[in-house]
Amino acid sequence: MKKVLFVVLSIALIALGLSACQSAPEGPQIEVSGVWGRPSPMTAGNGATYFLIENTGSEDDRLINATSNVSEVVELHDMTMDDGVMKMFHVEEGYVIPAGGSVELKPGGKHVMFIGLFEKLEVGQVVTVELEFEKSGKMTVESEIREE
Ligand SMILES: [Cu+2]
Repeated sequence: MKKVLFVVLSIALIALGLSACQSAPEGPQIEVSGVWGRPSPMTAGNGATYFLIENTGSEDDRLINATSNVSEVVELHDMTMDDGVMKMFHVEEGYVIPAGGSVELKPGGKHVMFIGLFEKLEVGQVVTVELEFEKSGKMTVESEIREE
């Protein structure tokens, strides 16, 4: 009887130890911070927003879509060098956010693009953007319009 109890206790302790080792939460764990964008002086022009996406979880995730009511179209973009000229392109598959890693959207790199703004974006304005992740689902963030 004592031996059985010992074995059961040992198994319980091992299980406890194992679960304590897995510090990262199961699945993806997405955090978005530092959301901002530059002012855009022209109505019917374009704008962009930038932010940092961190994944502290144990599984990759993917930003697959962004929507906002400030423009007709919202797309996930990236930049590339083409014949010495920086050009942007639509990243249709979205951005993979690796487990334990991060992806930074910034000027000259990845950005959420607002195409065909309904009104100009001015300093101090806040733009609401809804982000959609493949596994973590939808998340609403506020983009602060400022110069830098
Ligand atoms: Cu763009």
